[in-house]
Amino acid sequence: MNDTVKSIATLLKDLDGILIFPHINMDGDALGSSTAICLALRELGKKAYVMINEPVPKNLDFLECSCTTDDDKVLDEVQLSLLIDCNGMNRITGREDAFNRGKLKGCIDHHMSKHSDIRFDFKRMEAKSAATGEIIYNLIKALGVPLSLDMANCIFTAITTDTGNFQHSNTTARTHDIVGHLHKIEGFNSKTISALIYDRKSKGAMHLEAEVLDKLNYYADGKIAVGRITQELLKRHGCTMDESEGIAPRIMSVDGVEIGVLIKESEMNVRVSLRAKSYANMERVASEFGGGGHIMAAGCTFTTSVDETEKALVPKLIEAL
Ligand SMILES: [Mn+2]
Repeated sequence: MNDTVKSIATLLKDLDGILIFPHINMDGDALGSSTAICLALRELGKKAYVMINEPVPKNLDFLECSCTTDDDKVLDEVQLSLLIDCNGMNRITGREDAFNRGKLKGCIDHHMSKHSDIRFDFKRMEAKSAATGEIIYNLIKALGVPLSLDMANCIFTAITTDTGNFQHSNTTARTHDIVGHLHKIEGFNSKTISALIYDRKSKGAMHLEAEVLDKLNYYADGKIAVGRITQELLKRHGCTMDESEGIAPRIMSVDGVEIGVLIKESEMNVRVSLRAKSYANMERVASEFGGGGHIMAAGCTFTTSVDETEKALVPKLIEAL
């Protein structure tokens, strides 16, 4: 089942009382897409909110646009719960009850995942969209709502962050077409938004990045580079994990690196992000450890220590070369 943007727009026009759910560890696409569609629905006179239960990352604070709330009683009646940039209950941990209040359930996403533990009344999954923000852009157009400056800023953020600032292989002609349209919105300035997203790092985050890059472990003649972020390191530099956002692309920019790995130790487990520069299949490696993702970018979770995780991963990464 994959509904058309047009049919979803028709359905949305008849609904009121809409809760929108970005995934946990929200990123620019999840929050930007959620806020953009929230603003468009409000423009149509509807009551809509973006439901979150964690702090908005500092560099994304301009995306809130008075849409976010952590009050699951904010609406008396919820006609629709809309999941954005993900498709399973495990991506909205702590907000399950709020989500289940929706009489209808919908999903708009661009991740490759065949199965979901949610029965959606409608769903739009576009694996070829660089960002969920691309789908949301088309949905707002289909709703007939003129794009406001806030909506344009949200969609630009969704797209620039999910494409690695237009450097990832998911970037298409459509991606640039949409951004071209954003530039025509009165007051829109991509430089201003880029500076808000990318140029507000704390000094601690800069020191964290420097130390992770300084201590990269190289394997296979430098084709594999592994970075590690431990709780101790975060504490020492006074950082939170979401401040490590820019480190993975830095690892990939080392000459000769085909596979870049970032091992992140949280309080509960160890999360690994895997990236390939041109040919290695990261989706296959991640799935061997129960994870998933795309060919060029994938992830998996371990319950072992950072050292043990690296030790288990490296042979599989060498095989993938
Ligand atoms: Mn996304």
